[in-house]
Amino acid sequence: MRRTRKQSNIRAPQAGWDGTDVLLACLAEENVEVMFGFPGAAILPVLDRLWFHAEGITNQTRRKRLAFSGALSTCYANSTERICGRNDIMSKTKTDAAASLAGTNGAQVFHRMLQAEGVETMFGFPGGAVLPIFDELFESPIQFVLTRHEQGATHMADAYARSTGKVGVVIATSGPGATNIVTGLATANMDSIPMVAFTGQVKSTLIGNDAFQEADVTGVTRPVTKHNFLVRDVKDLGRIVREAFHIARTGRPGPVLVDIPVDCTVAKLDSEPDLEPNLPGYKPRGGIGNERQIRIAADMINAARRPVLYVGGGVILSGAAEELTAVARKGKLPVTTTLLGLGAFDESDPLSLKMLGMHGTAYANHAVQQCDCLVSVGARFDDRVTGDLSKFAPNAKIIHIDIDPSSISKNVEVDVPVVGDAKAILAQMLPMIECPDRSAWLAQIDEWKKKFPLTYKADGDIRPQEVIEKLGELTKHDAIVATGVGQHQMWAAQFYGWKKPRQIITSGGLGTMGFGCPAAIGAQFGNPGKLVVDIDGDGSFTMTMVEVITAVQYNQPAKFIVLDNEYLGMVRQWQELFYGKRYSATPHACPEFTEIAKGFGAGAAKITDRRQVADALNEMIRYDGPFVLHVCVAREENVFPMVAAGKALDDMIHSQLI
Ligand SMILES: Cc1cc2nc3c(=O)[nH]c(=O)nc-3n(C[C@H](O)[C@H](O)[C@H](O)COP(=O)(O)OP(=O)(O)OC[C@H]3O[C@@H](n4cnc5c(N)ncnc54)[C@H](O)[C@@H]3O)c2cc1C
Ligand SMILES: Cc1ncc(C[n+]2csc(CCOP(=O)(O)OP(=O)(O)O)c2C)c(N)n1
Ligand SMILES: [Mg+2]
Repeated sequence: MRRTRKQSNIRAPQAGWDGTDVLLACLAEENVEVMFGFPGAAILPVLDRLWFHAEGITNQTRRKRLAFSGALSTCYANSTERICGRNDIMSKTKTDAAASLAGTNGAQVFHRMLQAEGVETMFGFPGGAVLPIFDELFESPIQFVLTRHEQGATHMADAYARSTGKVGVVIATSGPGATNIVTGLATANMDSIPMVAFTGQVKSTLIGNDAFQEADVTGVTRPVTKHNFLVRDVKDLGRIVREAFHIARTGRPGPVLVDIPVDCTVAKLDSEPDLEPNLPGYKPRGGIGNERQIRIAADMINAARRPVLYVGGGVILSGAAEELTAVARKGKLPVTTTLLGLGAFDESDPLSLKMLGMHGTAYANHAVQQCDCLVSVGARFDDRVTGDLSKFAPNAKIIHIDIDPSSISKNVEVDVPVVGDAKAILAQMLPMIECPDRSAWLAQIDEWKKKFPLTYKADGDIRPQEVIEKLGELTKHDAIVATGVGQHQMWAAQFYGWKKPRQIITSGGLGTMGFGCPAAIGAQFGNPGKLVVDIDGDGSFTMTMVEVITAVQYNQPAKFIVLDNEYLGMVRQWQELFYGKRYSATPHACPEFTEIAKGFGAGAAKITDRRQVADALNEMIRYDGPFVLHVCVAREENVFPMVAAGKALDDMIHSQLI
């Protein structure tokens, strides 16, 4: 029987309580004894109160704390049985995508259309509702990659797209298969990554009946896709596939989902279908920008004494790095990039300010705050970049070049909008750019660079920054690097030394832990022969490390560096700085990653001493196959500089070494 408030001794919510008090009191009133979960910035106040809460679910909280911090005494797997590295890409016979479709069934139409779209690789996981499509795979030249979880498939498809510029393709079955791809779709959506996801659906006649493995997939995925479709008739399938690819890759790219009831893949076409895209409401902006706006923008840049180019993921998506570099060098314009814009401008160029924002360089943040003209190219004024919006770039005229008009003046009011493709617009602008004397501004920037270098303490325990810096050096800053989410991600951004576009593969907008491992594998599929390294955290890697088996099965030699601080470090850092060091739910017991990796069939090594770093990295790089390098790093290292949430961009917490 439910206890009443009186019986439970729980106080009713009272004036003066905050939301966390109310929530915990309500949970106690509901007799909640155990709660399962995972931390993150958005629930930090709740975690913090769980540490101290003195009433209500206090006893359970204590128990939970023990559960969270208890060490795992055994490793998850010590099986030495190797999974043989089968490269079981099925034998394919090339089919003619342009041949007649009359008489073919939906599954055949599906494969024919994918080939016509130039799809070479597809990631996914089978199930009943997509069986006809998988059956046809035997006849298809498209390489299918069987992942170990549908989330892994979406991150692989996403990273394949980020690293190649092609559209990533993923397929999953109905119900749980489809719901498992939601995080991957949201990740791609936040970072504007072109992807097409196919899901099987129950028979059309059963939709809405709570049929076996039915989920309202278009309903669930609408907020996390650029667009989605439910196919209702095999006659529409071919056209919808074309529309999906068109929407995914044009304008501001993004993921598109196509939900296909199983009967549509079995049904045969009795006549030639109409394949002409029919998207009257979809008019993506692209191509050149308005000449007059570009002239105004160029004049503003030429007149500026303290300009800064603020460059984002749109420059990478647009393939505009060359044009950007030409504009920057011609006008001697200092360049700072967002996390997603890293590689758009060579960081070894003296004009580079590296990354700006919450964990950007102090010199980039000071330059933005003091510039008189900020030129945003393919960047969306994310809150991790701007800090307190009311204090952002207070003295600057702002020019914003973006393909998506809805991105302009969304967060920051801009003075000169230029809508269109970054590559085309920068090429139009280049001849208009002049180079007035800006020596005082460049000298000021040099002074900030000297005063506030990115730094860390290189002694004692292995420092994660040192591992990343060394990796940059040994790989000549030329590897493709995927990351998880957390401190290691920020150190990768700060210390690798980015030179080229499509080099960093990281989840920026959604910040999806677990992205790194499958992302490295997806990028490896898209870039055979290239060195691909995942710089991961122990927490992030644990979430999806099962995909190392996929790398082994398909002989993909991606490397995985696990920077193990035995903490969910980024959240711990916030708890250290803003919650009085109450490490609620952030100590993170780890397994023997090397044993697991070997059990999966990959190479592996573990290091605990600074002197082992270079040799271990070399061993990893040289290893012929996937390799997990477990690096035990300093446990309570912090990422600096840091702009605390809600502070102005130049109000930074610095490393004590500065
Ligand atoms: C733990 C953590 C910490 C972070 N800290 C930082 C930080 O310190 N600094 C930082 O920068 N980020 C940080 N991020 C990432 C941040 O959350 C955002 O993802 C990132 O800043 C957004 O980058 P962007 O503005 O380049 O936008 P994107 O999401 O890459 O948006 C691209 C923009 O370009 C436009 N575009 C697309 N195609 C074209 C084209 N062809 N031509 C022109 N425009 C185009 C789009 O419309 C969009 O407006 C952090 C993330 C995490 C998880
Ligand atoms: C799926 C998911 N859950 C929770 C979070 C919140 N979060 C951001 S960083 C972080 C800690 C990451 O730990 P780890 O992977 O070990 O990296 P570290 O910060 O220690 O380098 C957490 C929990 C997230 N970003 N993604
Ligand atoms: Mg960690």
